[in-house]
Amino acid sequence: MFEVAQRLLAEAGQPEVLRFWPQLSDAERRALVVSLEQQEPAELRAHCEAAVRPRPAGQAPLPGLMEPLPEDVVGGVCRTDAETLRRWRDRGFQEIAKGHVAVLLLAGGQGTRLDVPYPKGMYDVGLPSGKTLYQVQAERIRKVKQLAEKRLGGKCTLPWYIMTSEFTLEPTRNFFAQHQYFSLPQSDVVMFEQRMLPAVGFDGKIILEGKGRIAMAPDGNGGLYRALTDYKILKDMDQRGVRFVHVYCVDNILVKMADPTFIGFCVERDADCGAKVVGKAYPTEPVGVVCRVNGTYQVVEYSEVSQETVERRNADSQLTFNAGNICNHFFTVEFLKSVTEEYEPKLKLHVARKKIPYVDEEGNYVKPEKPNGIKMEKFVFDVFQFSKNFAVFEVLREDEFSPLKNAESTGGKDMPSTARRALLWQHYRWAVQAGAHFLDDKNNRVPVLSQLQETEDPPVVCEISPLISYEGEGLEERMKDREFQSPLLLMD
Ligand code: UD2
Repeated sequence: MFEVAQRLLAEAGQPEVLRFWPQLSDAERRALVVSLEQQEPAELRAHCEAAVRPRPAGQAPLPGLMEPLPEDVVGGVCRTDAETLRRWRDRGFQEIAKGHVAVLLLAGGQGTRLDVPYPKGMYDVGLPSGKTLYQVQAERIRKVKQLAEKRLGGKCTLPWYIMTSEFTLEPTRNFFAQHQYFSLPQSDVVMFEQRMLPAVGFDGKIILEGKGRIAMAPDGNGGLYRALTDYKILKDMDQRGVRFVHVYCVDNILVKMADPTFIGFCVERDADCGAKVVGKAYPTEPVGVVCRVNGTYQVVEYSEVSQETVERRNADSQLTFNAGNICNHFFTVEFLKSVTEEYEPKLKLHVARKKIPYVDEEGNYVKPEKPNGIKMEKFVFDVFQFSKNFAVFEVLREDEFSPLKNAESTGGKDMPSTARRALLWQHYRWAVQAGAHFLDDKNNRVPVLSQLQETEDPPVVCEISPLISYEGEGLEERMKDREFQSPLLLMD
């Protein structure tokens, strides 16, 4: 066992990883060798060298090379007439009904900012129904599929691919099993796992988080493309007849699963690749900006853009780089094939300096106070540069974007309470639009209000199950001219 580990590490230029070998139990030794065998020594060497290769200060592209999006690639809910929006939606529903569409969830992140010991999708933001993010998403899939079937007659499948990581696979799988896959056919929920990469110290040496354990982190949401190959997911898609994939991130409580309008828009434009955006809420909002760099479409991530660039404004005082990425992407399966077969090795590795717990030379566990090492990640949107026909779809923040990133204790933004409020405001708006009236505890009608501030709660509590309405449709028959007491929980 020792010889195997020694040989692998010598080839990778990392012999120090074995420095505590004599102190390890048999089980620890076996586990270490297994984790080493998953790495190609030459790749591991290249990875460690790349982590510490000197870079120009910051990673921001030169400001002069960044340009805002040209108008003709952008479509959107606010800039389009109702008839065209209906046409896109119809087209999307047709594609869903034909079984051409799949949704793919990126759920391999560690959710460090939220600071819970389980995957983010299992989080309950405190809705009256107590539903978790996974349940809300599952029910939206069931509903959009049902709407497609009703419109076009016959049954269809809408597979849900879920990319997990070593941290999230087991608990996610158990959670879905415990909840009977939220009544989705189990065969339509396909979980697969992204790879992990070792964290590297500033000296280019692999960091040990235990005497026999390498500090590993998922390879970023751009690890998707290798994972698609590792688990033959595109073949699975081919076999099911899937042609279009809606990729999204786990923490947006308002995410529209397989959004027919977005899909119809991208398909009509013959796009191979598309991104949903919202206008940024404030210049430093932690979302990437979709733009052009040196003539190609890209997202410049919030962590890599200069302050000066994010603050830049046009003559009309609008932010110059205002197209905020909300991690909702459209890909054709053909495009994904070209990425996995040709472009994946060209994807950039983004470097993040992090505080990585480690064992010191004496074997003591240390939690560092300042960054002590490097994690490298690929980003899902870095494939946009290879698109032959890229499309951007602008949507309304209040309808489509409220991410859960931070713990409530931070008292800041993008927390459980802001996500809960965003959903409850949306359902309140839907109810009012459908002609509902709400009564207070003295049976007086509660005046209708609009949300003015993010911290403000809606005047009444109204939650509508995704199984009843996907995007506010079909509520008149249940709500028009009727009076309801708050809290209202409209469940199927
Ligand atoms: C992401 C976007 C950012 C913006 C923002 C909106 C990327 C790289 N950045 O930033 O531009 O759209 O979301 O909310 O997409 N994940 C994995 N594996 C990993 C790491 C992350 O599956 O190794 C998943 C994670 O579970 C989540 C999604 O990718 O569903 C986004 O990850 P994040 O929350 O860390 O990304 P964030 O907020 O920095």
